Amino acid sequence: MDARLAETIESFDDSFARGLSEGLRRAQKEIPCKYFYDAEGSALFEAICALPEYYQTRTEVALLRRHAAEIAGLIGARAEIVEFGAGSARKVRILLDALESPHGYSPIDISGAYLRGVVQRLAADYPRLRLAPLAGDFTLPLQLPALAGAARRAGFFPGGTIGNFTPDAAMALLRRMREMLGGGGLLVGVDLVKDPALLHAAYNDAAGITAAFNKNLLARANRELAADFDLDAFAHYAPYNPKAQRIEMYLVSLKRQSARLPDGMVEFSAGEAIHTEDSHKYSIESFREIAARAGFSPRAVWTDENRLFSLHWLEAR
Ligand code: AVJ
Repeated sequence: MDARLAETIESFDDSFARGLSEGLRRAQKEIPCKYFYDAEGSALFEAICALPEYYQTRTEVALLRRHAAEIAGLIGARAEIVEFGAGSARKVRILLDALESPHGYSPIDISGAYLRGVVQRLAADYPRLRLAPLAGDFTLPLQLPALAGAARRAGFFPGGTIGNFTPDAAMALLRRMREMLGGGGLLVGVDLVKDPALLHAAYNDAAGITAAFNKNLLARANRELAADFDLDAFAHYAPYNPKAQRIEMYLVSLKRQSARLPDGMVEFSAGEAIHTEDSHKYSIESFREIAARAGFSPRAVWTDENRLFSLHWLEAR
């Protein structure tokens, strides 16, 4: 990996200490869900994706495979793919394999350490692809590294991550992505409303991986910030809220306790919850409306026979 690229990856400070102590000092305690994804959390998320209860990943991967040729035709030749929240970058390989002479790939991910390994493997497998990784928070204004010579830029935002934002914030984020991309299109994966029992199971898996993923926020604070959270004294709680059409994730304190943070103690009463994530679900129509409000023309949409998950191709107006 060249030096400049390594620097882009390493200079990023994700401000976990600040985010954590700010969030835990609010009346409703919270830890922003972007902090799930340190190297450990990214690996736990990969394990979630393979769970029998977590239908999202395998459904989306099947949709990508089934429609890869059509999607590649819509994106066009010599495109630069910009992925928001690249994670393991496994799904983009399906696109890259179907695209005509893909020009470049610009993965953005909040975990620089994780991104580094992912990019090294991609470079080995796609020697002709120009790679421009960026370690950063894609919700903040980012300057995309310039990749000269691409015919067109296409954004890729799979996994249903858009669900982490309220509908208004999702609209604002889509708008910003449209501006970042400077035209072109966006391929986005969106989880759909469905039987709440299926949703509940997907976030409350029998093996307890989602619980470990949730508790990794506290484990990470212990590792990185010398905090002293007692992981056994917090419960993973992830109910579906049908009125807001979202899964809500919490860590609930099982007793009155306190924990040490770099800038002082935090107190928890018995039963007090830390809000750690919302995962909004949409109907195909309600998502297309949000995309239209963000300045996209919603074009093709693909879904599976059980209507579990959807893939949307949006073109910038
Ligand atoms: C990565 C945000 C799509 O909301 O399903 C998985 C994260 N949280 N299990 C989701 C997650 C708990 C995931 N997203």
